[in-house]
Amino acid sequence: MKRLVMLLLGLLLLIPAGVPAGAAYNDVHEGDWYFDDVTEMSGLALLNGYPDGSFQPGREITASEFVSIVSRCAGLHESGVGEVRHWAGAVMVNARSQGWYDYDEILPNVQSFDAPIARQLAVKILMRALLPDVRGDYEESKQIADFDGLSGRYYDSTFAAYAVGVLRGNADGSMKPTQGLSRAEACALIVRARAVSGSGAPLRAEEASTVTVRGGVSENGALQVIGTQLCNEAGDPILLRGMSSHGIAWFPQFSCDASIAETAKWGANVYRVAMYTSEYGGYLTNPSVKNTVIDAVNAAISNDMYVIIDWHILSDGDPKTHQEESVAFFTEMANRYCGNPAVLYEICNEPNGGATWSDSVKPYAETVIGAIRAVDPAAIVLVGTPTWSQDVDIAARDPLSFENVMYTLHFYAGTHGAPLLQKLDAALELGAPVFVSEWGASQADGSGGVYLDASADWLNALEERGISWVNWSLCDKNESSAALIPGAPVSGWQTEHLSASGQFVKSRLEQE
Ligand code: IDC
Repeated sequence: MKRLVMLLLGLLLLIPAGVPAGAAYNDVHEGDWYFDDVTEMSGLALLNGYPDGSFQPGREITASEFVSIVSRCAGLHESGVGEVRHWAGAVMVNARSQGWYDYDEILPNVQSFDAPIARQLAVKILMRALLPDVRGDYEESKQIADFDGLSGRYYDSTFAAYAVGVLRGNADGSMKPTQGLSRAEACALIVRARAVSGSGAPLRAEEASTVTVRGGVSENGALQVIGTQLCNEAGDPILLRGMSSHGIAWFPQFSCDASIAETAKWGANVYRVAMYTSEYGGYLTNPSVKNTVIDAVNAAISNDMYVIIDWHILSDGDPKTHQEESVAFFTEMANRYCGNPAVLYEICNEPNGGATWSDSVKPYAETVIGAIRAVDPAAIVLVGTPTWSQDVDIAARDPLSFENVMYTLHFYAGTHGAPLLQKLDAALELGAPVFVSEWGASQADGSGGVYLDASADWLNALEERGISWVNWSLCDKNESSAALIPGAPVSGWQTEHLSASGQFVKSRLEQE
């Protein structure tokens, strides 16, 4: 954890004095035409690079990224609730209500927010936000080689931008009004607009985005996946760490408010509610367990924690077997929790048996995620992988096409070692986001050991990679993976109430 924090802080914030910020990016070099602009913008914390140390100057900037940066420059307050569940939802609403753009220019949905912004619209937003009083003249059109392509509604802002030199056109004099804008070009435009407006005053450091490795929903807001990294609403990397319930049908007492609150005191910012499906007492034969799930989810939310609703397939190895029931369940949950940033959906705990990625899990995931997205367009969805959620590398080779999806990897420290870690790294290298939604300090059957050295190695490896984890399980069953010893109370735990695994996990959660 420490190393991750230092690495990210180093990348994003603590650039040593004398080293231009741009030099901190592995793909921005002195001599690049955009070096100064990127350096200035990132030095003022007006925009950031990516967790892997890159800036990706050539990548097209999206509408929401552009509007967010301009909002920051304009000092527009980012509070309020967006009409779209998106990391920039509130910013987008604020910007539109300022008149920076019109409803039909960026429709209020995730697709439009994440689509590249057209240059003519970017210029309009920039000019309205930073230089609203500047006027240009029709004369300016003479210097725009492809003026024919410019839509009439952008004449005013475009002429104004040319008049004061914010827009200079390409070497051939073209503006390419309907094309996208690279991140480097966006930097250049904004730097010029700031210079013209005389608003060179840097933002206060505390307004800059920070790296968050813990903290609850009120601090972090709606989660999003950027590259392979789970991030908070502001786009900063976040680690979720916490406990999983045991089967909610069997040990509901440890999913009460007091138990969950106690894990929050340890430092947990997530709780996983495991609802077995096929096992005795599971949802398929005992649908009223859904009410226990809802109680547990609400308890986690009231503790300012993220919460995972886990469709805990196990003996029903192929998730397709009960796809219909799953779709109905998640549709209901999504309707219940739509827009609540705390809730994550885990749609199949551990596919196993003959369930392959391409024939079973992927098509199942497409259907279930489709159902969730129809209600809630942006919630994080965790997708189990074949072989008891070990084959993240196989999923990574044939990924799902939805945003905000992560693949789960499960390990039990007494059973799984280096080969599984290699699969994890292979998945990350292929660009697949991974979430360890279950791990145990025991062997894979939930007992034996415990294996605390191996557990520590695993957790170190995860935290270095920025990967979130959830420990199995918060209950007092007589098995070594249980965090509590048999007969433990539901809260007020002293050391003697905690198993060796429970003590270990608590100490890890207490670490920053
Ligand atoms: C185990 C429980 C155990 C229970 C068994 C069957 O610890 O008490 O009898 O399930 O219901 C998993 C599963 C998880 C397992 C756990 C330990 O996701 O349900 O719990 N495990 O065996 N995958 C790997 C290990």
